[in-house]
Order: sequence, then C-alpha cells, then structure tokens
Amino acid sequence: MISKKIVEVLNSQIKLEANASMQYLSMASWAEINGFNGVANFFYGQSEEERMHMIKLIKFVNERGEKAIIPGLDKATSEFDSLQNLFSTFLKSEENVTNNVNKIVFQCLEEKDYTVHNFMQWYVSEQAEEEALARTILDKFKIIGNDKGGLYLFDRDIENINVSEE
Ligand code: OFO
Repeated sequence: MISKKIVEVLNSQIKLEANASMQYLSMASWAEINGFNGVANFFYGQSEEERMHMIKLIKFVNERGEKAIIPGLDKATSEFDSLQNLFSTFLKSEENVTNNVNKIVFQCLEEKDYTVHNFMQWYVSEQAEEEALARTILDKFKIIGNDKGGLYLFDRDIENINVSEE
C-alpha cells in the first residue's frame, strides 16, 4: 500500500510528465515551421520519451493497487523568439520536473517507503541526464549566438550531441 500523500505526489508527477510531453511537441512543431528539422526531430523524440515516463508512472501506481489520475493538460507555450529561447524553456521544464522528483524521494524517505523510493531512482538518473543535456546544448549557444551559419550547423548536428557521463 502506498500512502495517500505519496499517491498524490506520484499523480502530480504524471501530470508534469504529460505537460512536458505536450510542451516538447509544441517545441518540435515550432522548430519544424521555422526550418530547423534537426531540432524538430530532437523534440519529437523528447516528447515521446516524456509520454513513456508518464505511462511508466501510471502503470506503477495502478499495479500497486492505487489509482493513477489521467490529467488535464496545461496549455503549452508555442511562441519562441529563438532557438536559444527554445532550449532555455527545455531546461526550465526539466528543472521543474526534477523538483517534483526530489519531492517524491523526500516523501518516500520521510515515510520509509523504500519500494517507491527504489522505483523513483530511475527518474532521478534520467533527470540528471536530461538537465546535463539541456545545459550542454545551452553552452553551445554561448559560442553560436545568432550566427546563421552556426545555427544551421547546430540544427544539422544536434542528434550527435552527447553528454559524457562521469
Ligand atoms: Fe520525464 O521529464 Fe525529463 O526526462
């Protein structure tokens, strides 16, 4: 059995993952319309990943005999003034998700719920990776600025950007 409080924070995580999925879909669409097909593919992929994160949580909650709440969605931001702005939104969104993951982990420790704690460790690592990726990408913009050639190459090469794990 999971406590009411933990079910509540898990359900808010489901909503955050759902919102992130729609937000990245909106970003993919913006990039596509503006001719950045590499970036569009990146965010279509991210959107799909967030949907998987959401489903993983839904199944976990239901399989533990509780009830996952399928959330209503917030309206995704759809206007961006630059690629850099797009990726700052990405970082902010991931930071927001990480905050809630930390909240859940904190609550699990408070209540000594090691099963949910263990399940959440996958999300802890995933968030560390995603934030590192967003920061690595934002660092590239410090070099590129608004240089059109730089943006063109960035869009072409984005799928090869890796974050080295230490
Ligand atoms: Fe699932 O929010 Fe990041 O990856």
